[in-house]
Amino acid sequence: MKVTNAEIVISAVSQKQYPNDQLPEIALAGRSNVGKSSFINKLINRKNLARTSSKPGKTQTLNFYKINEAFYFVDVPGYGYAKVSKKEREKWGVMMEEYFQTRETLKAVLLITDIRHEPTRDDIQMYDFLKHFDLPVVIVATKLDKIPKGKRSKHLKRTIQTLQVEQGDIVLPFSAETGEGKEEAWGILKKYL
Ligand SMILES: Nc1nc2c(ncn2[C@@H]2O[C@H](COP(=O)(O)OP(=O)(O)O)[C@@H](O)[C@H]2O)c(=O)[nH]1
Ligand SMILES: [Mg+2]
Repeated sequence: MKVTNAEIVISAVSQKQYPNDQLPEIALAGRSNVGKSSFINKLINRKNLARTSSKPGKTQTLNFYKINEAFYFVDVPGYGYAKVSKKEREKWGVMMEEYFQTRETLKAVLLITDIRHEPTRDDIQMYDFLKHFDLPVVIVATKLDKIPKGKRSKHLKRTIQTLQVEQGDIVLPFSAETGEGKEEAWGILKKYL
């Protein structure tokens, strides 16, 4: 996909702020700091349109990025950051339900995990939550560049086993650093858009 135009349209905290131009949407879910924003930036060849940071737990909004006037990437606030108050966590939960339960233009969700580590309980919960809403889920195991080639398949297998990935769901190894998996990612996304 040749991306000629990419812009942030809105950082939304509630449904009434979501764009209503009916374009299809791909959402990205995952732990804080796992690499959601980096994934978007890599796919659209921008260094920093989707804000990346080394400070986890900052993005508490749904960020809608319009790509080529054709679809949206939605960067969903991350989870699993310890220093978040109970109140904030509840607010996050309400936001997630509101979005994933009702968003009709949502075509697929990319669940971003860190290929270096076994998926966390939060990752498992998120996968189950998305499946519960019957949403198509693609698992993107990112930070592939951090794992030597000989160990990659072992790490992938562990991701699949721990999440108990359902038959037919794709698990894509990816690196925002090297661009590995980028063309495959576009190939998968095109099927949903
Ligand atoms: N080595 C490596 N670092 C990455 C990769 N993806 C993200 N990062 C780094 O991980 C940190 C968090 O990334 P970010 O995209 O902001 O995560 P987000 O909180 O999920 O949006 C940043 O320092 C990124 O540079 C990757 O594929 N490889
Ligand atoms: Mg981010």
